[in-house]
Amino acid sequence: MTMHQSLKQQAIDILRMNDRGGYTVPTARLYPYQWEWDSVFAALGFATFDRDRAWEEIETLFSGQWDDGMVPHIIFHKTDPDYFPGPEMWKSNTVPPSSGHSQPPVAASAMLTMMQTGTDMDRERAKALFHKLYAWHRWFHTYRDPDNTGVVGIIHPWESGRDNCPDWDIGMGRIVVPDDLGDLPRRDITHVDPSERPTAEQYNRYLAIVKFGHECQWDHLEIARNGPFFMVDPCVQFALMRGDRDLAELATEFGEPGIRDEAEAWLKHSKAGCDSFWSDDVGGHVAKDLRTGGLSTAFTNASAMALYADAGSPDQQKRLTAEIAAILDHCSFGFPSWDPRDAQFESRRYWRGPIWSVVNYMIGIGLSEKGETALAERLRNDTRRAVETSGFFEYFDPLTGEGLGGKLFTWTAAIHLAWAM
Ligand code: 9YW
Repeated sequence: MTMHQSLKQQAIDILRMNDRGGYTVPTARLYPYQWEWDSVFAALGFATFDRDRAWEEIETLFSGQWDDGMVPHIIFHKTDPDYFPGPEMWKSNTVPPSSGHSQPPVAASAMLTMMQTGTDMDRERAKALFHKLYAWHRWFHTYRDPDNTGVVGIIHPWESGRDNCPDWDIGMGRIVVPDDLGDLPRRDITHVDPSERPTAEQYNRYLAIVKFGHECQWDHLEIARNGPFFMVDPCVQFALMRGDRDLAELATEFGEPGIRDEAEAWLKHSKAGCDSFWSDDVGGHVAKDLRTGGLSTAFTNASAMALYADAGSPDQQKRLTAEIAAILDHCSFGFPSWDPRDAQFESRRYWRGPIWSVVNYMIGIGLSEKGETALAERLRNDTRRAVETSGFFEYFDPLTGEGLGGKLFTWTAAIHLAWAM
């Protein structure tokens, strides 16, 4: 068997192995539940060899959708003491139990891709989920942009999916940890090296936001207006913009002109909003604290997703593409989660430097659609090389390609099959 065949088979085996019956876990033990964006990427991976299972993944995800339209970031299908914070901390009172906020809304884009590459069956499955998908996007625009600014906020760093990125240090620094929070029985640091995970101080602040959320019964307008944390995340904003574009296309396909017009209007408004978190100093869009107006200070893999959303003016796009090229010159295994030229870069600590294949994938699509074919190909090859060097790890050191975090990881395997192979 060639290396190509063997990695392909391993990736398929990982998706099968992490299948818990209708949904996949990101990796055994460390993350024993269904995570939103992990599942959507898992579906793209399954779609390369089992279309029925691919749709089932997304259908199970929507089975956890809240009445108000939100798709939560974690669905706790079966309680598992291996993970903290579990349902008892979120107190969301949903069936199935779930966390209290969302994650980057990448499902519209995956569903469109699956439909475009599929058969009548794929079209039918996409159509059956279409109104749920629309309700989720409407939830984002309503509850994450209550003042209709064209920019959505996130209420927790976990909502970005880029948990401990230095982007959140500005907003996290203002969080007051309540005295009655107690000792947190963290489980993550019993599974992987604590030096690769968020610090104890960060964890207390994460849980302070969760406490605010359940104390107001997850009233999302209250949390957006008065919660401890509200920041713009370029990743969520760009995923939503791309998703709105793809939702509009699905609406056209399914004969829903009203929804198409609404999605196009959202997109136009969001495009205009992007100027408010552009940083000339950085040469890209950066995270922004919506309470203080403070901007983050470095280029990230979320900044590099601007092309995927077609965000920014032609001049801004030229500038940010130059930054992408310059940063790629410093890394041989894909695009890092924090600029390696910046003093805060940590090559092994989670979202403070390491490389994540799912974000590479979205950056790569954006680059290729903008005609930056050489950069896109390089990113794709680098993503594959990280896996060839170390295996299907959760994330990778951008300088050495060393695999870090969880092993036999679902989304790394899925992206390998769907894009990087
Ligand atoms: C945690 C599952 C999730 C991802 C996130 C990532 C991490 C969970 O793992 O968060 O407990 O820290 O940051 O993006 O969805 O893979």
